Amino acid sequence: MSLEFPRIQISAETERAIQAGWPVLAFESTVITHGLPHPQNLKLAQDMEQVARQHEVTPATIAVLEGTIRVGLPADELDRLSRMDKVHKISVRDLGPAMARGWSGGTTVAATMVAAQQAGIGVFATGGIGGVHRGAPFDVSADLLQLARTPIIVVCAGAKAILDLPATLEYLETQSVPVVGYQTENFPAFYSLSSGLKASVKADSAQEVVDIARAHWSLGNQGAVLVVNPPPKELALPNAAVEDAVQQALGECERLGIRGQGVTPFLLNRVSELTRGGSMEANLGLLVDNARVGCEIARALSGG
Ligand code: PSU
Ligand code: MN
Repeated sequence: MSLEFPRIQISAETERAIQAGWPVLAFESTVITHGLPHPQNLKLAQDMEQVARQHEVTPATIAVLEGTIRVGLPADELDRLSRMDKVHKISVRDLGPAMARGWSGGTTVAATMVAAQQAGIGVFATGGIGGVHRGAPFDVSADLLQLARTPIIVVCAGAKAILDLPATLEYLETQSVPVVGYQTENFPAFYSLSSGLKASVKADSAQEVVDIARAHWSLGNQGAVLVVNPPPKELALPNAAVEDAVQQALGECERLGIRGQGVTPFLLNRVSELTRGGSMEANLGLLVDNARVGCEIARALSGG
């Protein structure tokens, strides 16, 4: 049997908004399937979509269901995805196998960028991007490579403290990805306001972000513009507490021999346990705040 590719289905609501040039904001779904437990994952996904609607922006959560890339999930499908056990974590290398084999799963930042661009969506909000892992002989997230390849604006809270943040920033510099601090000069460390590192440029408004992106792409650059938004102050954790938890989680990860795709979910879950849920609270709060910033940018991109 031969299959028709690509199998991508854009929801009617999302399609209408894209065609009309209304603001649309994409969301990833690995955070739903692998980043958070049920029911926090469902609540978070619903909260992010609600933030979009409050800003009169059409939310488009992206995932793969039974081999079809779905852009914009109806409420019942979002609910179903959030309860799925043993689903795939689908990055770009996994999209082909997922389509050919009929898999279901959450799309990573990298895979979500690919699907969003196929659909014609210009802005995407997430929690934290993948990056260069610490210590490992070679573990670099495909998120970084895709940021170098796909012209879209990605809003995040920096990269998680489980990663080698200086190396992650160096990689982005090498790949010519502008790292735009949203109303900050700092590169946030996801759970913390600052990593001690700097963004490559500061933008004071959504319009400034859009101006930078348009100028960047006007030169034929094919990569993303990465916007970093610090976590809400009241939820941010002290660097030292996070670092202790990260060190312990990294040690356990190595002792257990966890590799590849399993590393990031393992570390996130352990850091959440070790901070007694503090990191999860921060995670939820910053995801919703990134949705807000993503909406402002999506509106500016579509002309207000
Ligand atoms: N950040 C989170 N939760 C997550 C992830 C990042 O707060 O679940 C996911 C994202 O989907 C990201 C992926 O794209 O982890 C990176 O995985 P890896 O390091 O295996 O590339
Ligand atoms: Mn990896």
